Amino acid sequence: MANGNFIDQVRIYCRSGKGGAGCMHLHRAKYVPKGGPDGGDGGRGGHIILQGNRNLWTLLHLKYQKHILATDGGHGGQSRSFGKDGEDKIIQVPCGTVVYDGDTGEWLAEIKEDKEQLVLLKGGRGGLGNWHFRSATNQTPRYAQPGEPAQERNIVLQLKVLADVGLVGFPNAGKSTLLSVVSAAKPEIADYPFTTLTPQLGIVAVRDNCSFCMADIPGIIEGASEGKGLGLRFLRHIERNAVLLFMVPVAVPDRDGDADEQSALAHIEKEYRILLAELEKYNPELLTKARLLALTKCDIQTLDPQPLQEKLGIPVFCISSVTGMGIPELKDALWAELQKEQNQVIEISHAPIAVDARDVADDDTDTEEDEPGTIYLNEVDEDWDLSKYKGIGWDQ
Ligand SMILES: Nc1nc2c(ncn2[C@@H]2O[C@H](COP(=O)(O)OP(=O)(O)OP(=O)(O)O)[C@@H](O)[C@H]2O)c(=O)[nH]1
Ligand SMILES: [Mg+2]
Repeated sequence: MANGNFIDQVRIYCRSGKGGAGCMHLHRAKYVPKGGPDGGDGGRGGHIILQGNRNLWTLLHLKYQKHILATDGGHGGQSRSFGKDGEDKIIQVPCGTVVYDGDTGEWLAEIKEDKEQLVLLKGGRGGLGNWHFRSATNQTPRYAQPGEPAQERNIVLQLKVLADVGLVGFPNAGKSTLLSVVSAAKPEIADYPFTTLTPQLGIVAVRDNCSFCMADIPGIIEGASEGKGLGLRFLRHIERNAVLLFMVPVAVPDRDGDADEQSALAHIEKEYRILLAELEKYNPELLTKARLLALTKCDIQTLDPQPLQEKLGIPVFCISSVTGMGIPELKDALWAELQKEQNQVIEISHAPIAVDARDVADDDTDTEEDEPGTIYLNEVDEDWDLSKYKGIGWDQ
């Protein structure tokens, strides 16, 4: 997928539909001079609903959709006719989409499953027609209930891809090469830093018809938490991965070829600790995930992983994506790690996001006028007084 097509954050103004007003009508017909109240109820306004869709991988389809408005409920009519319900607006989003309030940055909800639905904004309920207000002491109620107002909100949708294993490493560590070897994904590979600019996913087949999803994210460098390189914004795509695979090249290009093993080990450990520190600055909860370390490019230089394994306390593998060395063992180890019960739960708390003040300013939230009608009590705003309808209908 071209880089420009990977959209993982959009901002949208949403408004549900307002409820239709109840109708105030008194029945009149030939030879029925005082037919009594027969005003019908207003219809419900449309909801704004988010729905998970496993066929979507990005928020690209919402990039140019700045406003999503559900339609209003129809007004009630005479002869106790109901108003039509407003049409719901269903926003399809990829699984793993998190919803934040667009003005405060507060976390609201998240969609994880295919077809999972979330009513983001409820449509207003329709008002009751005057037929409901008839009583022995008030046989001609000359009022009806207004419809409930619409709800509106700016939202930010953020995609946090749902993968099982996330690859973490400096640029040029060989992350994309590994993904291209173990899955059918075709990420861009080159010997310059920051080849990968957007997250890439691949499905890795393991023995016995099993598979897991692997996410390759752009490289991280020291100081990424202060915005260096591509920053840490892509780390949200590994927030929900069950296992993190750290990747550090065993052969460092600018080091002498015959450097002793001790300095190589020290260098690998240093790189690993820098990556760990950057992850911690982004979200300390990332460090609670299971970690494995892969020493890449072992076709150039070999190393005994045992001392490193003891020192770091995590499994270490020597691999080469070029010769295929160590790859089956790595896949098996990742699979075994994914099967562990403590790694099945990938819940993580979502910190509020920072909201750009410029985005907040340019939203035009115009509200359209209702059809002027004599028998509707529909325009109700701040001075919306429900006290006279107490005990009847939806104000209870
Ligand atoms: N010899 C050797 N070279 C490798 C191996 N894996 C990757 N490379 C080379 O290392 C360079 C960088 O590989 P990439 O897979 O693009 O690295 P990356 O980690 O995805 O880099 P960014 O996308 O920039 O973060 C490429 O020139 C690869 O050919 C390996 O196992 N052995
Ligand atoms: Mg890459």
